[in-house]
Amino acid sequence: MKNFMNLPEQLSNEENSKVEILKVPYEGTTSYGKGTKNAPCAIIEASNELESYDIETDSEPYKVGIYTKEETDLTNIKPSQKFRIAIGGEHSITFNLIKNLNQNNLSILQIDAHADLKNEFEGRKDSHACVMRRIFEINNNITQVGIRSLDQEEVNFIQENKIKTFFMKNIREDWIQKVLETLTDKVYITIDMDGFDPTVIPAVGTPEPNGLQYNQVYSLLREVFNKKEVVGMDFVELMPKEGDLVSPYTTAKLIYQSIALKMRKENWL
Ligand SMILES: [Mn+2]
Repeated sequence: MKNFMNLPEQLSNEENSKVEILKVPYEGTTSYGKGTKNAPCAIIEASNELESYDIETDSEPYKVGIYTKEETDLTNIKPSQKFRIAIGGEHSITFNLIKNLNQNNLSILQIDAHADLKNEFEGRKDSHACVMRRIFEINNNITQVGIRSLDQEEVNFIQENKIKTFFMKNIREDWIQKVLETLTDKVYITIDMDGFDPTVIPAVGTPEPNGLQYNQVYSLLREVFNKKEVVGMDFVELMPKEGDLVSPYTTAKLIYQSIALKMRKENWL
């Protein structure tokens, strides 16, 4: 199995690495486009093309060690001692990634086009379209960013439960500061790749126009990593398409830039 950035053994073994890339190629409930199970391999493949120097942090993040592993059994994913970045797979994996974490003082930051707050979808409660509703049942400290597609039931749920939802129309001046104010000290970040504008990430199953630009997401991440303790992340719902190199490469780049931000925050190098 190829590892992230195709790093040599001493920079990618389990023992010495500070970062873990967890491939979770789960696809059980996708409703529109299909193929998200192929995303982990496509992102790893694209990561081989990354340059090793990170401009923003003036560092070479791969030196902290990046261990790559695969998880196919969703039932009992144990927390990692490393900084874990999971790559899906469909969005429903996020519930399994979060449920065994310590929920104390933890908030969930979701970047997504969709609210994913439906109680049930196509007869299933474990659907990708219900994942934030399931998470809400174990941790109601949810902040959503980039939302631009949902139904009336979800709107009602957001209002009744005071979920901190930043619709695309709320992304204006000072929005990053406002997002930060909703977060607790510890933050788990889940990024549904359809939160981006389809011109940035065309390869998703349910593309929605008028999404986030790369630099908007990066700027938000930079502030969250600087001001909070990010305990883990996932990148989900990429659906690789033949001939599109942009989507997996952009995802790999954002993963690497996230590793750089974590490294700078923790003074790992
Ligand atoms: Mn989603």
